[in-house]
Amino acid sequence: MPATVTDKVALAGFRRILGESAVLTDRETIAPYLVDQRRLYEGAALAVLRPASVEEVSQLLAFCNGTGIGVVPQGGNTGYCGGATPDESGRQVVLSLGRMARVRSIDAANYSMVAEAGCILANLQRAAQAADRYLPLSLGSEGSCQLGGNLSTNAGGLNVVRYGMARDLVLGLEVVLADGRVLASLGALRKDNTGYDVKSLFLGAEGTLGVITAASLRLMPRPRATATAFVAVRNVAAAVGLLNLLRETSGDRVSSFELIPQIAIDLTTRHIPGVSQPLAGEYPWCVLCELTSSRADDPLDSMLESALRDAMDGGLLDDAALAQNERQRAAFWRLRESIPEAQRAEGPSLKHDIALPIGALPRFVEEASAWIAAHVQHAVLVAYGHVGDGNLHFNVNARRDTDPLKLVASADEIRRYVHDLVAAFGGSISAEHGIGRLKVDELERYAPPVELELMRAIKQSFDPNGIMNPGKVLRSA
Ligand code: FAD
Ligand code: 2HG
Ligand code: ZN
Repeated sequence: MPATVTDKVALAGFRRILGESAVLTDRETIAPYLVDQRRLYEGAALAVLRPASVEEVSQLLAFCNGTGIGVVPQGGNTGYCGGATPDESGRQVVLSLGRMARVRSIDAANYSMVAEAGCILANLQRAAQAADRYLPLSLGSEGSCQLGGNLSTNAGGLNVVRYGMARDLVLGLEVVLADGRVLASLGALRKDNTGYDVKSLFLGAEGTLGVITAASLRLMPRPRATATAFVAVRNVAAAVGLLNLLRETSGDRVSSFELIPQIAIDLTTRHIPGVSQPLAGEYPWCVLCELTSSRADDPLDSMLESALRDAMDGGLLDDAALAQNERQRAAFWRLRESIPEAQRAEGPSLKHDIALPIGALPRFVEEASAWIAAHVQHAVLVAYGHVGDGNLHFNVNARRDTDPLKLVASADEIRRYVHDLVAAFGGSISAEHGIGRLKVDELERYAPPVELELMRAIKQSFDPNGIMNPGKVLRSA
Protein backbone atom coordinates (compact mmCIF):
# COMPACT_ATOMS: atom_id res chain seq x y z
CA MET A 1 0.00 0.00 0.00
CA PRO A 2 1.50 3.41 -0.93
CA ALA A 3 1.92 6.07 1.79
CA THR A 4 -1.34 7.91 2.39
CA VAL A 5 0.06 10.93 4.25
CA THR A 6 2.45 13.72 3.34
CA ASP A 7 6.01 13.65 4.67
CA LYS A 8 5.13 16.53 6.97
CA VAL A 9 2.22 14.69 8.56
CA ALA A 10 4.33 11.53 8.90
CA LEU A 11 7.15 13.39 10.63
CA ALA A 12 4.72 15.08 13.00
CA GLY A 13 3.34 11.62 13.84
CA PHE A 14 6.81 10.24 14.58
CA ARG A 15 7.68 13.23 16.77
CA ARG A 16 4.44 12.86 18.67
CA ILE A 17 5.38 9.26 19.52
CA LEU A 18 9.14 9.59 20.11
CA GLY A 19 9.75 13.25 20.90
CA GLU A 20 11.96 15.50 18.79
CA SER A 21 15.40 14.07 19.49
CA ALA A 22 14.72 10.46 18.48
CA VAL A 23 13.53 11.41 14.99
CA LEU A 24 16.64 12.05 12.90
CA THR A 25 16.33 13.85 9.59
CA ASP A 26 19.55 15.84 9.26
CA ARG A 27 21.29 14.65 6.06
CA GLU A 28 24.73 14.23 7.52
CA THR A 29 23.47 12.54 10.68
CA ILE A 30 21.40 9.96 8.84
CA ALA A 31 23.90 9.26 6.05
CA PRO A 32 25.55 6.22 7.76
CA TYR A 33 22.14 4.58 8.20
CA LEU A 34 21.44 4.79 4.47
CA VAL A 35 24.31 2.73 3.13
CA ASP A 36 25.06 -0.93 3.75
CA GLN A 37 28.42 -2.01 5.09
CA ARG A 38 29.54 -3.53 1.76
CA ARG A 39 28.49 -0.30 -0.01
CA LEU A 40 26.36 -2.17 -2.50
CA TYR A 41 23.32 0.03 -1.85
CA GLU A 42 22.70 3.63 -0.94
CA GLY A 43 19.11 4.48 -0.07
CA ALA A 44 17.17 7.50 1.17
CA ALA A 45 14.77 7.85 4.08
CA LEU A 46 12.08 10.10 5.42
CA ALA A 47 13.71 9.75 8.83
CA VAL A 48 15.72 7.50 11.09
CA LEU A 49 13.64 6.59 14.12
CA ARG A 50 15.31 5.63 17.40
CA PRO A 51 12.72 4.20 19.81
CA ALA A 52 13.71 3.39 23.38
CA SER A 53 10.91 0.99 24.38
CA VAL A 54 8.66 -1.72 23.04
CA GLU A 55 5.67 0.61 23.52
CA GLU A 56 7.29 3.19 21.23
CA VAL A 57 8.04 0.55 18.59
CA SER A 58 4.44 -0.61 18.84
CA GLN A 59 3.04 2.89 18.35
CA LEU A 60 5.40 3.57 15.45
CA LEU A 61 4.41 0.40 13.61
CA ALA A 62 0.71 1.00 14.19
CA PHE A 63 1.17 4.49 12.73
CA CYS A 64 3.19 3.26 9.73
CA ASN A 65 0.74 0.43 9.09
CA GLY A 66 -2.16 2.88 9.07
CA THR A 67 -0.38 5.26 6.74
CA GLY A 68 1.43 2.80 4.43
CA ILE A 69 4.97 3.87 5.35
CA GLY A 70 7.64 1.21 4.78
CA VAL A 71 9.75 0.36 7.84
CA VAL A 72 13.34 -0.90 7.56
CA PRO A 73 14.61 -2.29 10.88
CA GLN A 74 18.31 -1.76 11.47
CA GLY A 75 20.69 -3.14 14.08
CA GLY A 76 24.45 -2.75 13.75
CA ASN A 77 24.18 -2.41 9.95
CA THR A 78 26.85 -5.07 9.41
CA GLY A 79 24.64 -7.30 7.24
CA TYR A 80 25.96 -8.59 3.93
CA CYS A 81 22.86 -8.46 1.73
CA GLY A 82 21.57 -4.88 1.96
CA GLY A 83 18.70 -5.98 4.21
CA ALA A 84 18.96 -3.01 6.57
CA THR A 85 19.18 -0.33 3.87
CA PRO A 86 16.06 1.59 2.78
CA ASP A 87 15.20 1.85 -0.91
CA GLU A 88 15.90 4.97 -2.98
CA SER A 89 12.35 6.43 -2.78
CA GLY A 90 12.95 8.47 0.36
CA ARG A 91 9.50 7.38 1.61
CA GLN A 92 10.61 4.62 3.97
CA VAL A 93 11.87 5.00 7.52
CA VAL A 94 14.83 3.30 9.15
CA LEU A 95 13.94 1.92 12.57
CA SER A 96 17.20 1.79 14.49
CA LEU A 97 17.10 -0.42 17.60
CA GLY A 98 20.35 0.83 19.14
CA ARG A 99 18.69 2.53 22.11
CA MET A 100 17.02 -0.69 23.24
CA ALA A 101 20.18 -2.19 24.66
CA ARG A 102 19.31 -3.47 28.12
CA VAL A 103 20.05 -6.92 29.48
CA ARG A 104 16.74 -7.43 31.23
CA SER A 105 17.72 -10.48 33.28
CA ILE A 106 20.15 -13.38 33.59
CA ASP A 107 19.05 -16.62 35.17
CA ALA A 108 22.26 -18.55 35.79
CA ALA A 109 20.44 -21.57 37.23
CA ASN A 110 18.28 -21.81 34.11
CA TYR A 111 21.24 -21.08 31.81
CA SER A 112 19.33 -18.25 30.13
CA MET A 113 19.25 -14.50 29.67
CA VAL A 114 16.73 -11.97 28.38
CA ALA A 115 18.19 -9.12 26.36
CA GLU A 116 16.90 -6.34 24.14
CA ALA A 117 17.39 -6.32 20.39
CA GLY A 118 19.80 -3.37 20.35
CA CYS A 119 22.39 -5.06 22.57
CA ILE A 120 25.75 -5.38 20.85
CA LEU A 121 26.68 -9.05 20.65
CA ALA A 122 30.07 -8.64 22.36
CA ASN A 123 28.35 -6.92 25.31
CA LEU A 124 26.01 -9.89 25.68
CA GLN A 125 28.95 -12.30 25.63
CA ARG A 126 30.52 -10.27 28.45
CA ALA A 127 27.28 -10.14 30.43
CA ALA A 128 26.98 -13.92 30.22
CA GLN A 129 30.58 -14.34 31.28
CA ALA A 130 30.04 -12.08 34.29
CA ALA A 131 27.35 -14.54 35.39
CA ASP A 132 29.78 -17.44 34.85
CA ARG A 133 27.89 -18.54 31.74
CA TYR A 134 28.70 -18.65 28.03
CA LEU A 135 26.86 -17.19 25.04
CA PRO A 136 28.42 -19.11 22.14
CA LEU A 137 27.32 -16.93 19.20
CA SER A 138 30.53 -15.42 17.83
CA LEU A 139 31.19 -13.52 14.57
CA GLY A 140 33.90 -11.25 13.24
CA SER A 141 31.44 -8.35 13.53
CA GLU A 142 30.52 -9.04 17.17
CA GLY A 143 31.83 -5.66 18.30
CA SER A 144 29.12 -3.86 16.32
CA CYS A 145 26.33 -6.25 15.25
CA GLN A 146 23.25 -6.38 17.46
CA LEU A 147 21.13 -9.18 18.84
CA GLY A 148 18.07 -8.19 16.76
CA GLY A 149 20.17 -8.31 13.59
CA ASN A 150 21.76 -11.62 14.61
CA LEU A 151 18.39 -13.24 15.14
CA SER A 152 16.81 -11.67 12.07
CA THR A 153 19.61 -12.98 9.85
CA ASN A 154 19.88 -16.25 11.83
CA ALA A 155 23.60 -15.55 12.02
CA GLY A 156 26.10 -18.39 12.02
CA GLY A 157 29.73 -17.59 12.68
CA LEU A 158 32.60 -19.42 14.28
CA ASN A 159 31.03 -21.84 16.77
CA VAL A 160 28.17 -23.37 14.81
CA VAL A 161 29.77 -26.81 14.55
CA ARG A 162 29.29 -27.19 18.31
CA TYR A 163 26.44 -24.86 19.29
CA GLY A 164 24.32 -24.27 16.17
CA MET A 165 23.11 -21.06 14.53
CA ALA A 166 21.52 -18.04 16.25
CA ARG A 167 18.14 -19.77 15.92
CA ASP A 168 19.34 -22.65 18.10
CA LEU A 169 20.04 -20.29 20.99
CA VAL A 170 16.56 -18.79 21.17
CA LEU A 171 14.10 -19.82 23.88
CA GLY A 172 11.65 -16.96 23.45
CA LEU A 173 11.04 -13.69 21.62
CA GLU A 174 9.28 -10.39 22.03
CA VAL A 175 8.19 -9.07 18.64
CA VAL A 176 6.18 -6.08 17.52
CA LEU A 177 3.96 -7.05 14.61
CA ALA A 178 3.30 -4.86 11.60
CA ASP A 179 0.02 -3.56 13.05
CA GLY A 180 1.61 -2.69 16.40
CA ARG A 181 0.45 -5.72 18.37
CA VAL A 182 3.10 -7.20 20.63
CA LEU A 183 3.87 -10.91 20.57
CA ALA A 184 5.12 -11.40 24.13
CA SER A 185 6.68 -14.84 24.04
CA LEU A 186 9.77 -14.39 26.19
CA GLY A 187 9.53 -17.71 28.01
CA ALA A 188 12.73 -19.48 29.00
CA LEU A 189 11.54 -23.06 28.51
CA ARG A 190 13.47 -25.79 26.75
CA LYS A 191 10.33 -27.80 26.25
CA ASP A 192 7.13 -26.26 24.94
CA ASN A 193 5.10 -28.14 22.33
CA THR A 194 2.00 -25.98 22.45
CA GLY A 195 1.05 -25.71 18.80
CA TYR A 196 2.93 -24.01 15.96
CA ASP A 197 6.31 -22.53 16.83
CA VAL A 198 5.27 -19.04 15.70
CA LYS A 199 8.32 -17.24 17.11
CA SER A 200 10.64 -19.28 14.91
CA LEU A 201 9.22 -17.54 11.85
CA PHE A 202 10.87 -14.28 12.89
CA LEU A 203 14.31 -15.90 13.08
CA GLY A 204 15.97 -15.33 9.73
CA ALA A 205 13.01 -13.24 8.48
CA GLU A 206 15.27 -10.19 8.05
CA GLY A 207 12.71 -7.78 9.44
CA THR A 208 10.02 -8.64 6.87
CA LEU A 209 7.49 -10.00 9.37
CA GLY A 210 7.90 -7.79 12.44
CA VAL A 211 10.43 -6.10 14.70
CA ILE A 212 12.21 -8.23 17.29
CA THR A 213 12.53 -6.12 20.44
CA ALA A 214 13.91 -8.70 22.88
CA ALA A 215 14.89 -12.35 23.13
CA SER A 216 15.32 -15.02 25.73
CA LEU A 217 18.57 -16.86 24.97
CA ARG A 218 20.06 -20.19 25.96
CA LEU A 219 23.41 -20.02 27.71
CA MET A 220 26.02 -22.75 28.09
CA PRO A 221 28.61 -23.74 30.67
CA ARG A 222 31.73 -21.59 30.25
CA PRO A 223 34.63 -23.17 28.38
CA ARG A 224 37.49 -23.49 30.87
CA ALA A 225 39.96 -25.38 28.72
CA THR A 226 40.86 -24.61 25.12
CA ALA A 227 43.24 -26.11 22.59
CA THR A 228 43.79 -24.42 19.24
CA ALA A 229 45.82 -25.42 16.20
CA PHE A 230 46.70 -24.03 12.81
CA VAL A 231 47.11 -26.97 10.49
CA ALA A 232 48.25 -27.39 6.89
CA VAL A 233 45.96 -30.00 5.33
CA ARG A 234 46.77 -31.81 2.07
CA ASN A 235 43.51 -30.74 0.41
CA VAL A 236 39.86 -30.08 1.18
CA ALA A 237 39.10 -33.81 1.44
CA ALA A 238 41.85 -34.06 4.07
CA ALA A 239 40.23 -31.16 5.96
CA VAL A 240 36.95 -33.09 6.06
CA GLY A 241 38.84 -36.21 7.16
CA LEU A 242 40.53 -34.27 9.95
CA LEU A 243 37.20 -32.85 11.11
CA ASN A 244 35.74 -36.35 11.42
CA LEU A 245 38.81 -37.64 13.22
CA LEU A 246 38.77 -34.74 15.69
CA ARG A 247 35.07 -35.06 16.39
CA GLU A 248 35.40 -38.76 17.08
CA THR A 249 38.58 -38.71 19.15
CA SER A 250 37.78 -35.61 21.21
CA GLY A 251 34.34 -36.70 22.37
CA ASP A 252 32.83 -34.06 20.10
CA ARG A 253 34.68 -31.15 21.70
CA VAL A 254 35.33 -29.41 18.37
CA SER A 255 33.90 -25.89 18.68
CA SER A 256 35.44 -24.29 15.58
CA PHE A 257 36.78 -25.70 12.35
CA GLU A 258 37.67 -23.07 9.75
CA LEU A 259 39.20 -23.61 6.32
CA ILE A 260 41.76 -20.99 5.29
CA PRO A 261 43.57 -21.04 1.94
CA GLN A 262 47.09 -19.64 1.50
CA ILE A 263 45.73 -16.77 -0.55
CA ALA A 264 43.66 -15.60 2.43
CA ILE A 265 46.77 -15.75 4.62
CA ASP A 266 48.60 -13.66 2.00
CA LEU A 267 45.78 -11.08 1.98
CA THR A 268 45.78 -10.73 5.75
CA THR A 269 49.56 -10.49 6.06
CA ARG A 270 49.54 -7.87 3.30
CA HIS A 271 46.70 -5.70 4.61
CA ILE A 272 46.26 -6.27 8.34
CA PRO A 273 48.92 -4.88 10.65
CA GLY A 274 50.43 -7.44 13.01
CA VAL A 275 49.27 -10.56 11.16
CA SER A 276 52.02 -12.97 10.18
CA GLN A 277 52.35 -16.42 8.54
CA PRO A 278 51.28 -18.93 11.19
CA LEU A 279 53.35 -21.85 9.82
CA ALA A 280 56.94 -22.02 8.62
CA GLY A 281 55.99 -23.05 5.09
CA GLU A 282 53.21 -22.14 2.69
CA TYR A 283 50.47 -24.65 1.88
CA PRO A 284 47.42 -24.36 -0.39
CA TRP A 285 44.93 -25.15 2.40
CA CYS A 286 45.01 -24.71 6.15
CA VAL A 287 42.54 -25.28 8.96
CA LEU A 288 42.13 -23.35 12.18
CA CYS A 289 40.55 -25.72 14.68
CA GLU A 290 39.67 -25.39 18.32
CA LEU A 291 38.57 -27.81 21.01
CA THR A 292 36.91 -26.49 24.16
CA SER A 293 35.65 -28.02 27.35
CA SER A 294 33.89 -26.78 30.46
CA ARG A 295 36.30 -28.91 32.54
CA ALA A 296 39.42 -26.94 33.39
CA ASP A 297 41.44 -30.15 33.74
CA ASP A 298 40.36 -31.66 30.42
CA PRO A 299 43.62 -32.59 28.64
CA LEU A 300 42.66 -30.94 25.36
CA ASP A 301 46.19 -30.12 24.23
CA SER A 302 47.26 -33.73 24.39
CA MET A 303 43.99 -34.85 22.80
CA LEU A 304 44.52 -32.45 19.92
CA GLU A 305 48.19 -33.26 19.60
CA SER A 306 47.59 -36.99 19.41
CA ALA A 307 44.76 -36.57 16.86
CA LEU A 308 47.02 -34.38 14.72
CA ARG A 309 49.79 -36.95 14.95
CA ASP A 310 47.39 -39.66 13.76
CA ALA A 311 46.21 -37.38 10.96
CA MET A 312 49.81 -36.72 9.96
CA ASP A 313 50.53 -40.47 9.94
CA GLY A 314 47.39 -40.98 7.88
CA GLY A 315 48.65 -38.54 5.25
CA LEU A 316 46.06 -35.82 5.92
CA LEU A 317 48.46 -33.11 7.14
CA ASP A 318 51.75 -31.53 6.17
CA ASP A 319 52.36 -29.35 9.20
CA ALA A 320 50.66 -28.09 12.35
CA ALA A 321 51.21 -25.49 15.05
CA LEU A 322 49.48 -25.75 18.41
CA ALA A 323 48.84 -22.44 20.15
CA GLN A 324 51.21 -22.43 23.13
CA ASN A 325 49.50 -19.58 24.93
CA GLU A 326 46.58 -17.16 24.71
CA ARG A 327 48.63 -14.67 22.69
CA GLN A 328 49.32 -17.22 19.97
CA ARG A 329 45.72 -18.37 19.96
CA ALA A 330 44.56 -14.75 19.58
CA ALA A 331 46.98 -14.32 16.66
CA PHE A 332 45.49 -17.32 14.84
CA TRP A 333 41.99 -15.96 15.37
CA ARG A 334 42.96 -12.45 14.36
CA LEU A 335 44.18 -13.83 11.05
CA ARG A 336 40.93 -15.71 10.48
CA GLU A 337 38.59 -12.93 11.58
CA SER A 338 40.30 -10.28 9.50
CA ILE A 339 39.98 -12.12 6.17
CA PRO A 340 36.85 -10.12 5.16
CA GLU A 341 38.62 -6.83 5.95
CA ALA A 342 41.74 -7.92 4.04
CA GLN A 343 39.61 -8.99 1.09
CA ARG A 344 37.98 -5.58 1.02
CA ALA A 345 41.34 -3.82 1.22
CA GLU A 346 42.54 -5.88 -1.74
CA GLY A 347 39.71 -4.65 -3.97
CA PRO A 348 36.23 -5.57 -5.17
CA SER A 349 35.01 -9.10 -4.76
CA LEU A 350 32.03 -11.31 -5.49
CA LYS A 351 30.77 -13.22 -2.48
CA HIS A 352 29.06 -16.58 -2.52
CA ASP A 353 27.94 -17.66 0.94
CA ILE A 354 27.20 -21.29 0.23
CA ALA A 355 26.47 -24.45 2.20
CA LEU A 356 26.75 -28.06 1.11
CA PRO A 357 26.58 -31.42 2.81
CA ILE A 358 30.09 -31.56 4.29
CA GLY A 359 31.06 -34.69 2.35
CA ALA A 360 30.34 -32.91 -0.95
CA LEU A 361 32.70 -29.99 -0.25
CA PRO A 362 35.87 -31.53 -1.73
CA ARG A 363 34.29 -32.35 -5.10
CA PHE A 364 32.52 -29.01 -5.22
CA VAL A 365 35.72 -27.06 -4.51
CA GLU A 366 37.63 -29.07 -7.09
CA GLU A 367 35.05 -28.54 -9.83
CA ALA A 368 34.29 -24.90 -9.08
CA SER A 369 37.97 -23.94 -8.67
CA ALA A 370 38.81 -25.50 -12.03
CA TRP A 371 35.99 -23.55 -13.66
CA ILE A 372 37.11 -20.25 -12.11
CA ALA A 373 40.72 -20.87 -13.18
CA ALA A 374 39.63 -21.64 -16.73
CA HIS A 375 37.00 -18.92 -17.19
CA VAL A 376 37.93 -15.99 -14.96
CA GLN A 377 41.49 -14.87 -15.70
CA HIS A 378 40.98 -11.41 -14.21
CA ALA A 379 40.13 -12.69 -10.71
CA VAL A 380 41.32 -15.08 -8.00
CA LEU A 381 39.41 -17.46 -5.82
CA VAL A 382 39.43 -16.76 -2.06
CA ALA A 383 37.40 -19.67 -0.67
CA TYR A 384 37.35 -19.95 3.12
CA GLY A 385 35.05 -20.41 6.02
CA HIS A 386 33.12 -22.59 8.35
CA VAL A 387 33.85 -25.99 6.88
CA GLY A 388 32.78 -27.66 10.10
CA ASP A 389 29.23 -26.58 9.17
CA GLY A 390 29.57 -27.22 5.43
CA ASN A 391 29.60 -23.42 4.89
CA LEU A 392 32.15 -21.87 2.53
CA HIS A 393 32.61 -18.24 1.56
CA PHE A 394 33.40 -19.04 -2.05
CA ASN A 395 34.54 -15.54 -2.88
CA VAL A 396 36.23 -14.21 -5.99
CA ASN A 397 38.53 -11.18 -5.78
CA ALA A 398 39.58 -8.93 -8.65
CA ARG A 399 43.27 -9.44 -9.44
CA ARG A 400 45.39 -6.51 -8.31
CA ASP A 401 46.81 -5.89 -11.74
CA THR A 402 43.49 -5.95 -13.63
CA ASP A 403 40.63 -3.51 -14.13
CA PRO A 404 38.03 -4.29 -11.40
CA LEU A 405 35.28 -3.47 -13.89
CA LYS A 406 36.08 -6.74 -15.62
CA LEU A 407 34.95 -8.58 -12.51
CA VAL A 408 31.79 -6.51 -12.37
CA ALA A 409 31.10 -7.35 -16.01
CA SER A 410 31.42 -11.09 -15.43
CA ALA A 411 29.61 -11.14 -12.06
CA ASP A 412 26.35 -12.57 -13.44
CA GLU A 413 28.09 -15.37 -15.27
CA ILE A 414 30.20 -16.34 -12.25
CA ARG A 415 27.26 -16.19 -9.86
CA ARG A 416 25.15 -18.32 -12.15
CA TYR A 417 27.83 -20.94 -12.52
CA VAL A 418 28.56 -21.13 -8.77
CA HIS A 419 24.93 -21.16 -7.66
CA ASP A 420 23.88 -23.69 -10.31
CA LEU A 421 26.65 -25.98 -9.15
CA VAL A 422 25.65 -25.48 -5.51
CA ALA A 423 22.07 -26.41 -6.43
CA ALA A 424 23.27 -29.48 -8.32
CA PHE A 425 25.08 -30.60 -5.16
CA GLY A 426 21.95 -30.10 -3.05
CA GLY A 427 23.37 -27.00 -1.34
CA SER A 428 22.18 -23.54 -0.28
CA ILE A 429 22.92 -20.19 -1.96
CA SER A 430 22.74 -18.43 1.40
CA ALA A 431 24.20 -20.32 4.32
CA GLU A 432 24.35 -17.60 6.97
CA HIS A 433 24.12 -14.09 5.47
CA GLY A 434 20.48 -14.15 4.37
CA ILE A 435 18.73 -12.83 1.27
CA GLY A 436 18.16 -9.12 1.93
CA ARG A 437 17.85 -7.20 -1.30
CA LEU A 438 20.88 -8.81 -2.90
CA LYS A 439 19.55 -12.32 -3.41
CA VAL A 440 15.82 -11.82 -4.01
CA ASP A 441 16.17 -13.06 -7.60
CA GLU A 442 18.38 -15.94 -6.54
CA LEU A 443 15.85 -17.08 -3.95
CA GLU A 444 13.12 -16.99 -6.60
CA ARG A 445 15.28 -19.05 -8.88
CA TYR A 446 16.41 -21.76 -6.47
CA ALA A 447 13.74 -22.10 -3.75
CA PRO A 448 11.21 -24.89 -4.25
CA PRO A 449 8.06 -23.24 -5.68
CA VAL A 450 5.82 -24.54 -2.90
CA GLU A 451 8.19 -23.09 -0.30
CA LEU A 452 8.06 -19.70 -2.02
CA GLU A 453 4.25 -19.85 -2.08
CA LEU A 454 4.21 -20.57 1.66
CA MET A 455 6.66 -17.71 2.31
CA ARG A 456 4.42 -15.30 0.39
CA ALA A 457 1.35 -16.55 2.29
CA ILE A 458 3.13 -16.04 5.62
CA LYS A 459 4.21 -12.54 4.59
CA GLN A 460 0.64 -11.67 3.53
CA SER A 461 -0.78 -12.96 6.78
CA PHE A 462 1.73 -11.20 9.08
CA ASP A 463 2.01 -7.97 7.09
CA PRO A 464 -1.01 -7.50 4.79
CA ASN A 465 -0.12 -3.87 4.02
CA GLY A 466 3.46 -4.78 3.09
CA ILE A 467 5.12 -2.20 5.37
CA MET A 468 7.78 -4.45 6.90
CA ASN A 469 11.10 -4.12 5.07
CA PRO A 470 9.47 -4.00 1.64
CA GLY A 471 11.34 -5.74 -1.19
CA LYS A 472 13.66 -7.70 1.09
CA VAL A 473 13.69 -11.52 0.97
CA LEU A 474 10.55 -11.46 -1.23
CA ARG A 475 9.78 -9.09 -4.08
CA SER A 476 7.18 -6.48 -3.07
CA ALA A 477 3.71 -7.59 -4.11
P1 FAD B 1 21.75 -5.37 10.34
O1 FAD B 1 22.76 -5.41 9.28
O2 FAD B 1 21.46 -4.06 10.94
O3 FAD B 1 20.39 -6.03 9.79
C1 FAD B 1 20.38 -7.28 9.19
C2 FAD B 1 18.93 -7.67 8.84
O4 FAD B 1 18.17 -7.85 10.02
C3 FAD B 1 18.18 -6.59 8.04
O5 FAD B 1 17.29 -7.21 7.16
C4 FAD B 1 17.41 -5.83 9.11
O6 FAD B 1 16.26 -5.21 8.58
C5 FAD B 1 17.07 -6.92 10.08
N1 FAD B 1 16.96 -6.49 11.48
C6 FAD B 1 17.92 -5.90 12.23
N2 FAD B 1 17.47 -5.74 13.49
C7 FAD B 1 16.19 -6.21 13.52
C8 FAD B 1 15.20 -6.32 14.53
N3 FAD B 1 15.42 -5.90 15.78
N4 FAD B 1 14.00 -6.87 14.20
C9 FAD B 1 13.75 -7.30 12.93
N5 FAD B 1 14.66 -7.22 11.95
C10 FAD B 1 15.86 -6.69 12.24
N6 FAD B 1 27.41 -13.21 9.56
C11 FAD B 1 27.38 -14.50 9.91
O7 FAD B 1 26.31 -15.11 9.91
N7 FAD B 1 28.53 -15.17 10.26
C12 FAD B 1 29.73 -14.56 10.30
O8 FAD B 1 30.74 -15.19 10.60
C13 FAD B 1 29.78 -13.18 9.97
N8 FAD B 1 30.95 -12.51 10.02
C14 FAD B 1 30.99 -11.20 9.67
C15 FAD B 1 32.20 -10.53 9.75
C16 FAD B 1 32.29 -9.20 9.39
C17 FAD B 1 33.60 -8.50 9.49
C18 FAD B 1 31.11 -8.51 8.97
C19 FAD B 1 31.17 -7.06 8.59
C20 FAD B 1 29.90 -9.16 8.90
C21 FAD B 1 29.82 -10.51 9.25
N9 FAD B 1 28.61 -11.21 9.22
C22 FAD B 1 28.58 -12.53 9.57
C23 FAD B 1 27.39 -10.54 8.75
C24 FAD B 1 26.61 -9.75 9.85
O9 FAD B 1 27.47 -9.30 10.84
C25 FAD B 1 25.50 -10.60 10.44
O10 FAD B 1 24.54 -10.84 9.45
C26 FAD B 1 24.80 -9.97 11.65
O11 FAD B 1 23.94 -10.94 12.23
C27 FAD B 1 23.98 -8.74 11.31
O12 FAD B 1 23.64 -8.06 12.50
P2 FAD B 1 23.34 -6.48 12.48
O13 FAD B 1 22.89 -6.08 13.83
O14 FAD B 1 24.47 -5.73 11.92
O15 FAD B 1 22.09 -6.44 11.48
C1 2HG C 1 33.14 -14.62 7.83
O1 2HG C 1 32.95 -15.82 7.98
C2 2HG C 1 31.98 -13.76 7.44
O2 2HG C 1 34.24 -14.08 8.03
C3 2HG C 1 32.24 -12.89 6.21
O3 2HG C 1 30.82 -14.50 7.30
C4 2HG C 1 32.44 -13.68 4.98
O4 2HG C 1 33.22 -11.74 3.81
C5 2HG C 1 32.75 -12.86 3.72
O5 2HG C 1 32.50 -13.39 2.64
ZN1 ZN D 1 31.04 -16.56 7.74
